Amino acid sequence: MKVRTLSGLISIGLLLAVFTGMSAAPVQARPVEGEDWKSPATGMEFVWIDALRMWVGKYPVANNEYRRFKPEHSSGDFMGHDLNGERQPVVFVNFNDAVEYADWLTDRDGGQLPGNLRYRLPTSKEWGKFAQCGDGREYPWGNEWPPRSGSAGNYHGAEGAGDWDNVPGYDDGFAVTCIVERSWRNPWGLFGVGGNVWEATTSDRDSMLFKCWRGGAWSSHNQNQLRSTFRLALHGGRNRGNSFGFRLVLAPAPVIERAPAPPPVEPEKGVTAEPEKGVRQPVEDEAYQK
Ligand SMILES: [Ca+2]
Repeated sequence: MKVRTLSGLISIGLLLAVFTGMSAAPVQARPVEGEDWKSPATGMEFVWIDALRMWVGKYPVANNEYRRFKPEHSSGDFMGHDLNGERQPVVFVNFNDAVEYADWLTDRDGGQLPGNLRYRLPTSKEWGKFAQCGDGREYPWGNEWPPRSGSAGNYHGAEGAGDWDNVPGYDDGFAVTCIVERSWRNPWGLFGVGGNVWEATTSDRDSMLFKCWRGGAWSSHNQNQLRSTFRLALHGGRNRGNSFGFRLVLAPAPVIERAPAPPPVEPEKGVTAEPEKGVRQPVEDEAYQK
């Protein structure tokens, strides 16, 4: 049938989309630089952050995503408030739990990760960069203190469960953790970077060493702890608590290149190979840096 009007053409296009199962957004088989990414195994969303040349989790890892790895995990509750909802951020995980999860997800999605891409925790330095969004902001929401209700993350405001102090004049409506989609979105499109849960970070890109927790949580009220630069180095990352979770990034694994060791030098006749007293000998790592 020949359709002459634009609306008719659109209608037929919609019908074709319905009958053929077409989707407005193409299914992405592999991560492409400059485009956002969704983990095939979990549906977890990642935002391309050009300043870091890598993808950063749009949200902290949620309970339903963590339970794909450990089905028995419970994030519990606090004073009768549920922490265990499907889309609330996972808590009661420590640094090692987070590293194991990143490795598990890398294995699960591995067939669709080109090159040496892998999931890992952000370094503390990377975390600071996507918290400050390129403008050196003092707090994740900006530079004003205290934050205005509704213009910052999920912290311990007047609504907070627990009888400790509040962020002055603040009320975000969430007594404990909120679902990750409701925690505040920063200018780079990342949710909950400040507040909701403390996020585990590493000291370097190999993800093997704990550095600190970043960002504050639903239970946080202290002005200093809410700063973009604050680092909480609590018990070496071994503790699990109702305010501690994590976020993943997707980035190339570091390539460690080392120069070949120089050939041994034969000492001249009559010259001892022992180092001269008082002369500092270079250590091995210094040789590799040259
Ligand atoms: Ca709150």
